Amino acid sequence: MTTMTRKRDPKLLTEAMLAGDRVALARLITVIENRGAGTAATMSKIYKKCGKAHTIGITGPPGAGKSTITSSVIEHLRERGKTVGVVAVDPSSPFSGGSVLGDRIRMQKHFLDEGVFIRSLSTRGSHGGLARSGRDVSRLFDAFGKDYVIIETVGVGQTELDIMEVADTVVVVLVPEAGDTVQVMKAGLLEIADVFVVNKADRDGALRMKTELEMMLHLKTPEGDDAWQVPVLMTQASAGVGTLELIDACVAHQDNRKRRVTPDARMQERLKAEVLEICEEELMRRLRAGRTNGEVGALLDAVGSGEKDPYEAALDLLGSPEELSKLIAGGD
Ligand SMILES: Nc1nc2c(ncn2[C@@H]2O[C@H](COP(=O)(O)OP(=O)(O)OP(=O)(O)O)[C@@H](O)[C@H]2O)c(=O)[nH]1
Ligand SMILES: [Mg+2]
Repeated sequence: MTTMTRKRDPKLLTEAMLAGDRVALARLITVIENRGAGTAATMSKIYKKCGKAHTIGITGPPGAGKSTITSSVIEHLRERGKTVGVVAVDPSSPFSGGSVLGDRIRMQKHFLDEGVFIRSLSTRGSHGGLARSGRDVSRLFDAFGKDYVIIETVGVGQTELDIMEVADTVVVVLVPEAGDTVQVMKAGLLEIADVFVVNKADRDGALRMKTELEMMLHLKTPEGDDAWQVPVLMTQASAGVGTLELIDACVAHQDNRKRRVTPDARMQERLKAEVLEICEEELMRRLRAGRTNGEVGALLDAVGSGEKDPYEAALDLLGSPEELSKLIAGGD
């Protein structure tokens, strides 16, 4: 094995990373982002070491102050001696092309801190699996031993909601000028929020927005004694105001989650759905990898030359279990 391949070998990287090697962690994140052969096998090893970190998802409209809040939260957590991993997901570069750069500047002061690891993921680097990459990277941080993992996403679409499924606590950040709370409901944010934050409390309308949100939340009556009542907090993140209370609310939510005697049905369903998702990704990767050889290659060629139509070829492929199982077994 050459030095170069050793540097990229997921097995060696995983061992080194689990032993506390930051460089190995950084390389492994890249491997996971590329979603090549060995991704699922690597994540399976990582998953066994997960479950200690408190994963907090921070989402909300562009420019709401998510990164500013994250930066302030990191500061407070570091004061408490906690270590932090941050995954900043930038799903749609055309809309928020500058945010990764902005985040870098905003979080610069944390880059030299050994107790903090910040990584940005973008659509460009993740080969279409942004939601999967985001979740997997947050698990890498957990396995690495970070006390807290923060996932920042712009809450504009399904990808972001998907990433949030891995979070223990979901914080939805809004700003007074977002105005219409109906937007919150439309974007599905009311359903996923464990904690609401009205940031930019120094601006007009913050208190009104808080009251509106509280009224909306009262319509959702919690079921049972130990049910979690979603709080609405106000912050002025740029001045570091209210972020300590935000951490306390997240910790209270996590305690509440852990106290509940009944197993979390929603989490069970998510895990089951995740199995199918992983299969889907692995199957497609293996099929694509096998497109140049054997029966798959011949079938694709037959479509190319007009001998078969695409439907017929797909049905032929799925209808020949032996070839198919040979093909997908040779994935790693
Ligand atoms: N007035 C005011 N401005 C704030 C506050 N918090 C953040 N900002 C400013 O709002 C702007 C956007 O903040 P970011 O933290 O980059 O927001 P973001 O939600 O991470 O933005 P994207 O990642 O691009 O979606 C910055 O110029 C911040 O300085 C606040 O409490 N009050
Ligand atoms: Mg940001």
